[in-house]
Amino acid sequence: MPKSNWCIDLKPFDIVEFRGKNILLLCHENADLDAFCSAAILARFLKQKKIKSVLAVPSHINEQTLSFAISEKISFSVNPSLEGFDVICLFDFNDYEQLGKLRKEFTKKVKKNCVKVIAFDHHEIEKRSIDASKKFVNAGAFSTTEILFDLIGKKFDSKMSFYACLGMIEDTGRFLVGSKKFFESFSKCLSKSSANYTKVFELAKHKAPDGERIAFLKAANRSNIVKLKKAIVVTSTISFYHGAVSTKLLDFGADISLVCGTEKKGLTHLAARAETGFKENKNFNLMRHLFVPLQKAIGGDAGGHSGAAHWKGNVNEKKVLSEAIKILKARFD
Ligand SMILES: [Mn+2]
Repeated sequence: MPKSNWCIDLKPFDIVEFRGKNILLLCHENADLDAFCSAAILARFLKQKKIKSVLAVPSHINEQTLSFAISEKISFSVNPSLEGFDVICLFDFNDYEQLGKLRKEFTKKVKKNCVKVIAFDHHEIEKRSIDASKKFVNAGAFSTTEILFDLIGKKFDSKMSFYACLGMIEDTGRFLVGSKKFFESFSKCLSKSSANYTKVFELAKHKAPDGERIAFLKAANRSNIVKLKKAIVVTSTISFYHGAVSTKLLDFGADISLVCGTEKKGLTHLAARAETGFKENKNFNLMRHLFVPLQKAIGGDAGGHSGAAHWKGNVNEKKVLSEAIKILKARFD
């Protein structure tokens, strides 16, 4: 079964909207390969049409993406002033939080109605999502670069094809998920790419830093198994790397992993992952069936996909985990 596609909103892509405008191509905070490559693809496409644009990240770019940007000589600005931009394109996110330091200025500009916001994204739209004036959004796509390929793939040169491959391989966890259409698109991009598969694969390899690997080991050591009739759930606690840890915990055999941790400011995070085969067989969507009811029960903010989601709020870890387990029990026990 394909990923849910209940918020497909692919309007026709029209270059006219970009002509004569000052354009900012903005990735999410802590930009990853998918966000950055998507922005780089659009920047190249606009350049082909002799339209200038500025590629930017709010304040951080992840290490892997930074080394990619350097090797490809793609310049970008960090924490740019939004002053003077008529069009802001957002890549790979729809959450105000992910604007980082730019959130305040962005919100102000949108309120004043002095900027056009265009979203390119494959995350499910929530009520609190940024409401872009134009959305190229498909929650059924596996990466934002795949959406760019669907929109302007015919115009892709070898570099753009290479960048698209990187986003696709990165966001599928190196092909843990996919669809016939997805692999066709990947294959087309790889054929046209300036790089071979080994290079694409190596670039998308995430080499975990020591801190992250220690977090994996600690979380594994602290994990609890909750065996329900129709699901094996694993829970654990760790202060950092909740998302990465919960992905890792699935490798040990859980159907669903829940990883909780508290930040300095007392804000509790919960990251969860659901194994792909499991969620499709059981018709289970982490957002809809766990995080939405969880948010209803204990408040806080939630966001994510059917197989990966995140919640945060001011509720203690024990309570968060017990509420989450209660919801899962009602469905799987
Ligand atoms: Mn993505």
